[in-house]
Amino acid sequence: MSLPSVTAVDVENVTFPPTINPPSSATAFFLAGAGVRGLQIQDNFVKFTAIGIYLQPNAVPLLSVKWNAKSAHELTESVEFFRDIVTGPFEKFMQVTMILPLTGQQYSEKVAENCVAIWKSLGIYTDAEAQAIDKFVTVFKDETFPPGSSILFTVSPSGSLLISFSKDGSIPEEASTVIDNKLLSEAVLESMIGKHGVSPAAKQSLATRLSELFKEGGVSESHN
Ligand code: HCC
Repeated sequence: MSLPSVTAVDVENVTFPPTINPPSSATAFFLAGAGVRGLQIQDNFVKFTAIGIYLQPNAVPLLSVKWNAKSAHELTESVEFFRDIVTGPFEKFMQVTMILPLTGQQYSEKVAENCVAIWKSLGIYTDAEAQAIDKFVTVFKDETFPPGSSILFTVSPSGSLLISFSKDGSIPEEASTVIDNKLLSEAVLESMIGKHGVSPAAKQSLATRLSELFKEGGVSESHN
């Protein structure tokens, strides 16, 4: 599967390159979308992190079958489209880069809270997920993330979540931790781009860029 030709995205001075080789992965992924994650604090929208979402190239033809007739706006509004990205049979890679400093504890507790809320709303919160969340929070316990540092996640279709950390823009060769829990691996991405995702900007970026890629796929087919 050839790598889609896409542009880089800048989010608050964080540049997400068009392609990336995720830790522990042999192949390159393309930048499907990126956006800021902020919080409304009184009258201010405070930007905490920049989130880049990369997909394995086969995501484009797989998603295109169902979604290529939809406009970017329709995709942005579609819970099911983002659900298909989260659960699709291709690898996903997320880079979360700090704009403001956060401790590992601050970050992991927010993510854990969102994951548990997703599971409870779906009625699928079991002991295995509670254990996976404990492990997740433990992995972050002694970490600190100054501006410019990143948290890296790889979600594999087999159901594991790979976690690594980067102090600068570089991507480590190997992931530092693996948590084998399919629902957790999906919920981390779902918490970013799902129904109540923390980054509406990333959702809009994904919808816009993927709808363009679906169109390009349609054009080249008609030339065959
Ligand atoms: C999530 C939840 C949170 C973030 C994410 C995915 C995130 C957290 C930012 O990427 C944050 C901001 C202020 C805090 C703690 C965390 O980026 O006090 O599911």
